[in-house]
Amino acid sequence: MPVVLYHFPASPPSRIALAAAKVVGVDVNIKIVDLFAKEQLKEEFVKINPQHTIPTIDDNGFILWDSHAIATYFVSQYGKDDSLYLKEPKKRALVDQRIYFEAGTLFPRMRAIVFPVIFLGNKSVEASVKAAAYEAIGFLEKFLEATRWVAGDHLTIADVVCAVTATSMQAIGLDFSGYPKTQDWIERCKKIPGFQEANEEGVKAFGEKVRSSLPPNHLAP
Ligand SMILES: N[C@@H](CCC(=O)N[C@@H](CS)C(=O)NCC(=O)O)C(=O)O
Repeated sequence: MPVVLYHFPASPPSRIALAAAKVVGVDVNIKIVDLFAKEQLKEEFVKINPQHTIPTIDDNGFILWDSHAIATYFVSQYGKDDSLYLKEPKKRALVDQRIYFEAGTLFPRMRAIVFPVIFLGNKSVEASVKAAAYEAIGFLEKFLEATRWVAGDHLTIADVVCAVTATSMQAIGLDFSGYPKTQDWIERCKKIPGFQEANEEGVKAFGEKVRSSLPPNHLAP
């Protein structure tokens, strides 16, 4: 039976799980949980995931949430080899570090911009919040000055994880023109088979939702 993915396309973490599935080649049965209609709070979903976050998967009774855990699980369980999530401890540690960077720095700094706009109706973003997002993009740029992909010279699952968030940051109007390595890497990530299929439509909707709530060029540096 295919893996059930509880998904909402506008959500960046949810697109990470879907992109990981498509890139690895996991057969998923998508069930939409509409966050704008608060469907994640329905009793049947909270029973599955008491933290009521998407993405969540049900792999024939094995329940897992958090996009990062799901992405690495997909590679470990269904990958044709370990190239996207290397088993050698030091190489794997670097992949993990970049995934934790997305989880602990890149995504939270974007979320600090978008959550108040989407869910609290804010019409502007404080300069310090915007600066923190650009600082995180700057870290990504440094990684990519050193290596072709975020965790070394080969594509790994960390690229899929970070690229979904980076494309989301672009889509809301953060300006990447000062980050040429990151821009080039984003374009290469879009060519990873399956990536755009999972990300393109949702990232567009996400970007439009945020940009339409803010004054023009509000997130320019
Ligand atoms: N660290 C989690 C974050 C998941 C998350 O916060 N998802 C949000 C949507 S972007 C959500 O489901 N929010 C609904 C809620 O918390 O009730 C992951 O990477 O999966």
